[in-house]
Amino acid sequence: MTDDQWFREAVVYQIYPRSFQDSDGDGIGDVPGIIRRLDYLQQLGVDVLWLSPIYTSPQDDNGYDIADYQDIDPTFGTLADVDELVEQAHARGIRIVMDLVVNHTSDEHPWFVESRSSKDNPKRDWYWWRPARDGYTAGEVGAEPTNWESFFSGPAWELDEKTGDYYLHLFSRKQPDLNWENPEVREAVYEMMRWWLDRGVDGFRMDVINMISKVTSLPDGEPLPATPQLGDGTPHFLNGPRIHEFLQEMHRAVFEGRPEKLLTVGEMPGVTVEDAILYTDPERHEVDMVFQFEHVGLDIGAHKWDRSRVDLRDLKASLGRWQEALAEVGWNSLYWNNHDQPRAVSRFGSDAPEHRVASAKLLGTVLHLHRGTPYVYQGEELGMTNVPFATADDFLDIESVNYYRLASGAGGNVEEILANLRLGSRDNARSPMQWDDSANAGFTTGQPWAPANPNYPEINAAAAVADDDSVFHHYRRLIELRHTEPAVAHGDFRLLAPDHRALYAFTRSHDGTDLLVLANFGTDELDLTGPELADAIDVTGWDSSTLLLGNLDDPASPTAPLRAWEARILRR
Ligand code: ISL
Repeated sequence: MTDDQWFREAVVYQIYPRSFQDSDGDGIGDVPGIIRRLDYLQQLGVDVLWLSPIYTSPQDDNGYDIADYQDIDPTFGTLADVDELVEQAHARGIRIVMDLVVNHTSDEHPWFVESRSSKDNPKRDWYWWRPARDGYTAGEVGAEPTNWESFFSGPAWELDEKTGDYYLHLFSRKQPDLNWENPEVREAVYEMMRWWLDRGVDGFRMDVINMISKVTSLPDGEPLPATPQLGDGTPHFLNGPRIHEFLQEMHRAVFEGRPEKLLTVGEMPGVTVEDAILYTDPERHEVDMVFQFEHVGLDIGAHKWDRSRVDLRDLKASLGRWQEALAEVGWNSLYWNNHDQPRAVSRFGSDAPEHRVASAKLLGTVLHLHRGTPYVYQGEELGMTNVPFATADDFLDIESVNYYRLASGAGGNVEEILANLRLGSRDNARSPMQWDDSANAGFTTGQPWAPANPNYPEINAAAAVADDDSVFHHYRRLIELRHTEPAVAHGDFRLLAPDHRALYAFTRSHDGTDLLVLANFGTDELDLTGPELADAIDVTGWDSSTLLLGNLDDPASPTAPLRAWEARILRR
């Protein structure tokens, strides 16, 4: 492995600063709070921290709406705090990756303030301005320039009264899309990125970066089943015509010739494996890896709020296909969780008290033993669960709030809407990090911006660190394994028993070492040598293998039946 591929042996930990650790009692997490917890992160053993946005922002979308890319929002701290964080993290051998949100800015960013000020402002063309649809008067129903739906419900266009034109916002109306067709926009972004790298940060997680190139004629999308007055614009802005050109240009302008290999990961909703091969081929100089969404879309039905339990066979097929497709060229990122997803243990495991710890460890085992760079989202290493939301007022996230408002306003069944939100709301991931059993889970001494999950007296970091059998120590061991066992980072992947409904099994092979990973996604015991499985998986050669890591008391033998939610890593 060359030095510039260091990320293949690394584990990234995502911090959602607002919910991680408050240091000043204002109820919102901050950078000094992160610094205070660096020893904890070092103990866990992670190599990289990715921080969700902490820049100056009106916080319409919790910081994904940025008003100044080169300053820190006072609620999170100061630039000096970030310098201190970088220094202290580096002193512990931990790199810092910043969130880069450049598909859109805040509507309060000076660029947009200028752009909206008049039709002939020099920055007018920095955003997507269009007049009302032909034959319509601005403001009329249906007058939006295209029928695209915003990701946060409703039309993706907002009328600006001042000039009578509409501007495009794929997300909230306070997140106008930048026009990447304009070379001045691109250069301004690259300059800002260089400024951050010069400050010592180690890379970027690029928010919805595969949306920056749009089909410039902006065609209408196919009408959506649930809201036929709106259309699906995604074919016209996901992986658009100039996306590879833009990313290669960014590479040349920002990353080329830097003394250190930096980390780049592109968040890419709707990315296919074919696209991902192009994006992550090191020879093409675009990004190191992408966040794909296929495996977190399998339990989503007709619309994004329609969720059911995932079929394990689909999950294996999807992740297995990505493993295979990126085996020769490119690289995978691996994640169950982030700040936009419900908690993994509640979603793919079991948060019932008797199974929570085992299933959280099982999920970690399966993910970290795939080939790719694993991402741990804060609290995942504790087995934190979804939040028991009671009423509509408990939801704070703009996506959830907008959905509730529009769906209930359109006469939807309120109980059904609430049930959808409980399963799917991003707020599930955003409750405060559970540090200990003191008030507010040790997150703040003030009034927390979002309440702690009531299960914090039992599920918290202090208890987990003190208990050698905890989810925390299991994650610590998984991370250590990636650093010490080359087959984990580099081995070939082979999926076994693809059609089995409860067994997730695969091998990793590297330089004469074979690993076998076995995981029981359920409560029925699985007899690995019984008639049901004997054809699908032959474990006879593994009888005398070594158990590298398991999640329950040691089994009688490496190939003994798998108990409820049991996971094993065997080596021979
Ligand atoms: O969160 C989602 C579904 O619940 C996604 O549609 C999400 O909006 C999409 O993955 C893009 O996410 C990123 O960009 C958004 C921001 O709200 C998310 O937090 C961020 O991860 C806009 O910047």
